[in-house]
Amino acid sequence: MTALAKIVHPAPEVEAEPELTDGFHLVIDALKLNGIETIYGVPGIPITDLGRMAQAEGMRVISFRHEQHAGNAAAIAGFLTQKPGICLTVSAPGFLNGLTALANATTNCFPMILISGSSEREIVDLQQGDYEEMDQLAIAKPLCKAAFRVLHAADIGIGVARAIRAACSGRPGGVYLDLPAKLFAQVMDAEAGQKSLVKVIDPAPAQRPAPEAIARALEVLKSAKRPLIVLGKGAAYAQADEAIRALVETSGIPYVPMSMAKGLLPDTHPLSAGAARSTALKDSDVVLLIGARLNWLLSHGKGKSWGEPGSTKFIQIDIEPREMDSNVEIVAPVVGDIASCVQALLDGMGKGWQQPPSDWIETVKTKREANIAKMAPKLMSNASPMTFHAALGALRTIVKERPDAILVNEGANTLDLARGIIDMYQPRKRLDVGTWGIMGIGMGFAVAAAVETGKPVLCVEGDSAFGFSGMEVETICRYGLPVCIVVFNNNGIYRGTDTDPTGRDPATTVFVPDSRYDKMMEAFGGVGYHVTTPDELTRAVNEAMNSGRPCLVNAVIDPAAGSESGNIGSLNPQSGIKKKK
Ligand code: ADP
Ligand code: TPW
Ligand code: MG
Repeated sequence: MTALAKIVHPAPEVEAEPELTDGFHLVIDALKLNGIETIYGVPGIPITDLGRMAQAEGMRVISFRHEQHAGNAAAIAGFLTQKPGICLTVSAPGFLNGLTALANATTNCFPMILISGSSEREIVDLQQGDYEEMDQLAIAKPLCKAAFRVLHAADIGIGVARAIRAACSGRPGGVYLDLPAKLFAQVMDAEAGQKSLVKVIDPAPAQRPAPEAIARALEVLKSAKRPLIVLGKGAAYAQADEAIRALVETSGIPYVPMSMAKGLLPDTHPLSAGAARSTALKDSDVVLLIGARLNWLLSHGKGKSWGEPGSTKFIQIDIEPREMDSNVEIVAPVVGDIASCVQALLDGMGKGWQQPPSDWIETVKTKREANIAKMAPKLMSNASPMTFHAALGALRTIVKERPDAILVNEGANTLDLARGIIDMYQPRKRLDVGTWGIMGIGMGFAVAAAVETGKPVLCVEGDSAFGFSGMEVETICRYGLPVCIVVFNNNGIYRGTDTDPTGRDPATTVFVPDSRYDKMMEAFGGVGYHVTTPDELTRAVNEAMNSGRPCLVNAVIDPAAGSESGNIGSLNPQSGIKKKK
């Protein structure tokens, strides 16, 4: 009411001011209405107040030192909870820093939403040089599952709802939500604002498989003499743990877990063929893929990791119809959500199900036992400096004793050997570099694992891998998270022994020798350990994990022990040309 109006028409005694809301509040209300309680991000223009206000409204706002790690945290929060993890960044550079994580989430089928503030549309589109100018929506689009921009406060509810549905439904993935600076301060009537919000009902609707598809799959499975189940991270994500265990045990079919599916059934399960992976893939005649793609990690379903061409029949359960026949023919596609599909297969097996021929089970068991026996002495090695195997043998025992701890793992040798050596006992306890083999997920995953589950976290990190997100130890200390980082310090990438042939510089793959990563943790008030033997490693990690405090163990590993590219040296191109001196 204007001053003039007041003079002419005296105000009634109690005039209710219309209650107002704005873009900031509506974004927060929309997230909270949808059960989203945590934001991972880095503050700055135009979203500084959004973070502050979200915290004031009771949300958990975890501020990182770099957006990529906030993005990785959001992505793995999505994997662990089936709710989209939220990453909040500033415009252009912050947005770009978050984009790697968004693309990685999409590649790995993790639901996440990258919310970025952006500059003024009018200026961006005329390329007039706004502060942090960038056409973010256009850049995000090809790198994620869906991308949306909200221009009016009244559309925030719908925008957030669309982002949630896009992230969670069907094959999960990364979604970009562009919120221009002007939107946050836009004011509207509070009641209308509340009404504009949308609580997403059934964000990931069950997708039941067709009965014919189930019947076809069972026919193929019945015909098998050497069947195998491959469990992928989609199976871990689906949280259908009981049904999957029942399917394996009722069918009596051996299974191989992909990296992040380890622990869906304990790795010590009698039907686990994890330690006999090569034999299991090569000799199987029917393979049931559950939430695992036939990409490079499974040698595309052909070639020398598999039997003769055409000798392996594939049945595939996946929510994404277009995944079928992506690399080889799928003779029995089962399109639907894993919980429904696995249950339907189980129901179809009924009482009369014939378990696979015992000679196949024996073959797998014999191979598994032989491989485990071959590995055992290496795990006990007392060689100095420590081998990867000896250090991992120590950690293997620790994880066995602490099965509810979450293991985060990255590196090359540190990754590949840990995957094989450290048994997992519970679902969704192993988080790693996933489909891309991306370095830098370590600290972001660790933060979110601790925040989302409240469980202790053990990070097993190559020294190079750790460096990609190492500054986030400050974040871990700031929030007092129960994270124990073990840096496998072999002075470099794969090995610490390379030299520059010209003698001028350090080799391209080595770091400052004998670095003390433990001191980085001490710098921020955490606890550092420096260990050189498996016994010291065991003592330090146990003490660290008992304390529940942020700790970093610098574990000295033989710089000569690793192999180039870990287990995937065959993918590394080599020059055939020898330079003459
Ligand atoms: P891994 O790397 O462990 O082999 P991938 O990431 O290659 O696993 O495969 C995961 C697959 O799981 C994807 O094809 C994805 O579409 C699928 N998926 C994810 N969630 C579900 C679900 N709830 N139901 C069915 N399939 C799913
Ligand atoms: C984002 C390439 C793969 S593995 C690795 C790099 C740099 C580090 C290996 O050394 P580390 O492990 O961690 O010390 P170890 O035990 O063998 O010594 N950039 C990105 N992702 C990848 N995968 C790379 C580079 C790479
Ligand atoms: Mg290394």
